[in-house]
Amino acid sequence: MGHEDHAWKGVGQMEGKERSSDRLSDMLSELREKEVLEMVRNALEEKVNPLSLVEELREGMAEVGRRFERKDYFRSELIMSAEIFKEAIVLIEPHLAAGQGENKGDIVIGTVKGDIHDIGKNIVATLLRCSGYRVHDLGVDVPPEAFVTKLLETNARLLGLSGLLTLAFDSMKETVCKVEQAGLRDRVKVIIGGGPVNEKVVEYTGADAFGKDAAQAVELARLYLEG
Ligand code: B12
Repeated sequence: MGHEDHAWKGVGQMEGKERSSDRLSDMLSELREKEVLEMVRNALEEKVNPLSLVEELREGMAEVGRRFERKDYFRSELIMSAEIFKEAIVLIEPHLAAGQGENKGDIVIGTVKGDIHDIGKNIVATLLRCSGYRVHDLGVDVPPEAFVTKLLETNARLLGLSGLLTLAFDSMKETVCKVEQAGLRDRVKVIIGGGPVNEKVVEYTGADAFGKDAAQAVELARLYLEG
């Protein structure tokens, strides 16, 4: 892609101005919308790796979550942060390498039942598409049966489940169970992801693997669909 991977030193700094922080993640967690967008624009112009920008923005969202937990922020701040994140992603998306029109494999993806967080899932879907996979995104709050129906319809061999709420773990487990009951488990690999997902959750849900970010989702797709 020709992007530089070296550490990125505060592109967009404004000399002489009093600012609490020049870090993109801090700007987002402090809901400084205009500055976030300005910095993203500048960074993209300077050919900063777009994925490193996504990663910084994700850090900012994690801080928003911590503030929400401490009751420094409320639901309105969560919504605001999500809006800023989405605006930034609109700027970043065109800079992610486009797929060559080939289809390296079908993937069904969605946020599981009871959970409506979709920012991370959307990034994963976008990056998978950019990497040449045909992604069938079922959206949010997706019941287990809908995943099974789509797997049967598309013959996809990879299922991606996203969830950020603790209760999503049970929905993931239920979904894996339904895939098994439909007789598909032998040919369908299940990968999971979302804030709190880790190896323990993989065990609990009966999935095959988890990915901590969109780049790992692509690695897993490569492993399971091409490897
Ligand atoms: C923004 C946000 C919201 C927005 C969501 C907007 C949207 N369209 O998604 C709104 C305001 C709607 C919201 C609502 C709620 N939220 Co909320 N929210 C967040 C917040 C601040 C950021 C989430 C986010 O977008 N992160 C940025 C993305 C890029 O990161 P990500 O999702 O982790 O995705 C990356 C990876 O995880 C991975 N990945 C993601 N999916 C997948 C899938 C696969 C297959 C793979 C391989 C990888 C992968 O790749 C992604 C890209 O790098 C988090 C805090 C946090 N720590 O995450 C709380 C948080 C998730 N929310 C929380 C809560 C409690 C709620 C509410 C219940 C609040 C309320 N009282 O109404 C509701 C729940 C609604 C519901 N039923 O789902 C809690 C969950 C606590 C828990 N343990 O269950 C958190 C952790 C905040 C907190 N610390 O308390 N929320």
